[in-house]
Formats: sequence, C-alpha cells, structure tokens
Amino acid sequence: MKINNIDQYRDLAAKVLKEDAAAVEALLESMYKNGERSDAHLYESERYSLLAGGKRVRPALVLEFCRLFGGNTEDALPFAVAVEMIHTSSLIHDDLPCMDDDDLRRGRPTNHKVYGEAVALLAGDGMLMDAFGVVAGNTRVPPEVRADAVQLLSLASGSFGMVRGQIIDMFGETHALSEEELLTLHNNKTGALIRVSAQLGCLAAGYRKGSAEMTAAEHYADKIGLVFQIIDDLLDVTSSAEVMGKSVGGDATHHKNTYLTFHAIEEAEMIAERLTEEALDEISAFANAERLVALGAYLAVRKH
Ligand code: GRG
Repeated sequence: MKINNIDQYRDLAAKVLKEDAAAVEALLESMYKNGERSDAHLYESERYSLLAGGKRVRPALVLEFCRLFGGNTEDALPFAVAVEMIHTSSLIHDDLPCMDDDDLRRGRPTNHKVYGEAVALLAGDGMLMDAFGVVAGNTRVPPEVRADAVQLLSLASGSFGMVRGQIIDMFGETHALSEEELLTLHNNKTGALIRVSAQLGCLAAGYRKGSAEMTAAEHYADKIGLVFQIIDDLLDVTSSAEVMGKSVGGDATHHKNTYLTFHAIEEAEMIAERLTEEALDEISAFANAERLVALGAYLAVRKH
C-alpha cells in the first residue's frame, strides 16, 4: 500500500493516540496512591514516570488490534496498561547510570535524577511485577486468555525478548555487530514489546496464536517495530533533545551499533518507507483498518 500523502493519516493517527492514551492514563492514574510516610516515595516515583506523557504507542496497538478484530476495548485495557508499565520500567532502568546514564526522559529529569538510583531501580522493579498482576487479574477475559497473555508478555520482556536485546546492545558497545546481530538486537529490544502489544489486542478480541487475525497482526507489528527502531536511530542523529524529550546523540557517545552503521540516512529512510508499506498491506484488507493504517503510516514519519 503506497503512502502517497502522509497528511491524510496524521490527524487520524493523532486522534487514535489521544483517545487511547486517555483510557490508559485514567487507569494508570488510579494505580499508585499516596502510601505511608515510609513508602510514599516509591509510589510517587512510579507515578512520576508512568504519568509523564509518552506517545503511548504500545497500548494504542493493544486497543486498536482488539477494536479491529471486533473486541470490546474495555477487555483489552488492562493488557494495554500492563504493556505501558513494562515499557516504562525498561525506560527507567535504561536511563540508570549503569546503563545509558541519561538525564532526560519524556521531557523531564530521569527518575533516578529525581528520586535517586535505589528508588528508581525499585520503581522499575515494582511496576514490572505489578504489570503481570494486572494481566492475570483481567477477569473480563477467560482464564486461558489471561494465561496466554502472561506467557507472551514474559517471553517478550524477559531474557528471551527485551532484556536479551538490551544485553546484545551492551555487547555491541565494545564489539562490532554484524547486520544480522543488529536485527536480532532490534527485534528483541524494541520489536518484541511492539509485537506482543499487537498479540494482546488479538487475544482480548478472542483470537489465539495461529489464527489468521493474529498472524496478520504479528506481521504488521514486526515490520512497524523495525521501522520504529530505524526512525529512533535516525532521530538520534537528526533531532534535538527539546523535540525528543530525551537526550540525543547518545548512540555515537556510547559507540552503539545502529541501523546507520550499515545504511546511509537516505537509504534507511527508504527502507523504513518500504517496510511501512508492507506492514499496511498486512492489515488493509480487514474492514475498519483505517486507524491502524494511520498509526503505522504516522510512526514512519514521527518527529519524536
Ligand atoms: C525492566 C523488563 C525490563 C528490562 C530492562 C533497560 C532494558 C532492560 C531494556 C531497554 C529497552 C529499551 C529502552 C528499548 C528502547 C525502546 C525505545 C525505542 C524506546 C522509546 O520508546 P518511545 O519512543 O518512548 O515509544 P515514549 O516515551 O514515547 O513511550
């Protein structure tokens, strides 16, 4: 599917992200309350990062795949919130001095800059574990769907998904990676959570692994997941901290292997466009796919 005029998708994508973020943020808002004198700073630091904005792309994918396949988005909302909690925990940990040592995230000082390293570590740990409880406690869907969701989320975020991607990324700081290794890195560090978001939306709508619906969702997500990381690599060299709300230029500082290690900027942009068109082809034949088409098209031209 050729993207001839991106402007036609921009408004719809913004509307989709805004609507879905509102539902997700309302539930997040209710999760961590004031606490006692001795533990209030844990909940405050969790709220600080969870309610700091962010594009909410992953939860939007959960809700939109549920909607696309005829589900009730209320059934998918706990799954959407859980993915955002895991994503946010990974951002807190990624920013720590022992990882990327960043000062800015989502336009604000990073969690550890405000609350200290130990509290930031625990805030990330806490919301990561809480996320699995939120999924298992989603009584709006049958127990076997919850069990599938827990397993898929665990695979996507743990040692066989995002954490694996992060360790390959760290290895790459001191070793030259092959392009194949870089793709494995991206597919795990960024792609796995994007893929599971699409899968959880399908699960909430009643479609299990192996169904034509979930397979199409996985193909779409794998392609836009790679595009997401290519654009992230491009923005790291072409954008600014003001626009991004996080530091830029860190890839070069940390000697990271990125898509631009292997491809010139214009080539990477063309690959991102081609992958996006292929992603849209995976879903455009389903009725009412416009919202996910717009979201996929927008992600390829996002500026932050
Ligand atoms: C805590 C499970 C867990 C893992 C820790 C640190 C780490 C292991 C993994 C790092 C994963 C990571 C930070 C990947 C980068 C993914 C990425 C492109 C993040 C930016 O996502 P956006 O642009 O950010 O969606 P917003 O702020 O909009 O949500």
